[in-house]
Amino acid sequence: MNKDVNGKTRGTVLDSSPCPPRVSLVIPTLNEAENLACLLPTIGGIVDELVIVDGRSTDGTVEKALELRPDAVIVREQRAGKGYALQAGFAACSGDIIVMMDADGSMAPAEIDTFVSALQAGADVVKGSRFLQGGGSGDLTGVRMLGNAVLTRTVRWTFGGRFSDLCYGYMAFWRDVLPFFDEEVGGFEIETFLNVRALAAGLRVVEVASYEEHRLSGESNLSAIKDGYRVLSTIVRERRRVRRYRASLGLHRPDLHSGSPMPHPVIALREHRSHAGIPATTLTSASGSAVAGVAVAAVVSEGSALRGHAQ
Ligand SMILES: Nc1nc2c(ncn2[C@@H]2O[C@H](COP(=O)(O)OP(=O)(O)OP(=O)(O)O)[C@@H](O)[C@H]2O)c(=O)[nH]1
Ligand SMILES: [Mg+2]
Repeated sequence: MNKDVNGKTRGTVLDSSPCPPRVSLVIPTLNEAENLACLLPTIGGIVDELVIVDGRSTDGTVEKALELRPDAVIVREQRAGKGYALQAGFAACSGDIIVMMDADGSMAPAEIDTFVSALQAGADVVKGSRFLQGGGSGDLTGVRMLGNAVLTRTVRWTFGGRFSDLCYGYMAFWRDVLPFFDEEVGGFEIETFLNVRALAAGLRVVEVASYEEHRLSGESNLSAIKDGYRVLSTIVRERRRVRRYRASLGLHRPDLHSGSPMPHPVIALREHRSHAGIPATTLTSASGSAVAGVAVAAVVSEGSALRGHAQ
């Protein structure tokens, strides 16, 4: 059983589970001390491990984090960039489930339950969406909204899937899918990279509704044009990678829906999740109605690659 924000145990779809999955939360920080003071106290008991990856902040971010959460694992970023920071954080996690969230107070820790429920219901990767019913944003400018819409459609067009929101950093996945993300990615294109890799690998990807607030304080590190270009470059590069693989199989239609997802050394992916009682075939409906315990969710990709191994 999981714990709620008050630390009390509560029933979930996995009541009979003898050993619930451990949840690690990764937060990248670059001068976010003021925001951490508001954010960290609201993180509930569902999180077993907190990993802060700091980008050489000069405002006492690390000190503030340790003051509020002496149990936090602090990772010092080796290369500048949100992507590098997150990947260093993923490597430091020991939980079965990894959740990633920004430090600026724009994402509500209370939503972690929804992400974890969708993973427990059978998803491999869960993505927050500001455009599903129940989601929204108090932060998106017109330019960012337009850029995100174009990039999201580009991914739908080139990779398939049904993403409604590509460039949003609230995500969660089972730690055992990490080998699919085995390339270093530097900046704000990290979410796109994770999303398209998951699609190309044939993982089960689900979106859940999420509400994004305006950052509480401090400066944005995102540049819509520069980072938009990096996102587009990532889509093109990953698409070429899939094409090369399909060409090597003699498949000339570069259509991801016709089978043969990208291969990977991870074979019996879900077998070692069995301790958590994960039902392998729960996610069956494109409307998301079969995603137990989740209020609003949509299946982005059914995940063809590993179904055989999950039975
Ligand atoms: N460690 C590390 N963290 C970073 C770096 N760049 C950004 N971050 C963190 O990544 C998260 C997202 O960055 P933001 O600047 O909030 O980007 P955004 O959410 O697109 O922009 P806002 O609309 O201003 O919130 C925040 O927690 C940042 O502190 C970096 O180079 N290193
Ligand atoms: Mg932000």
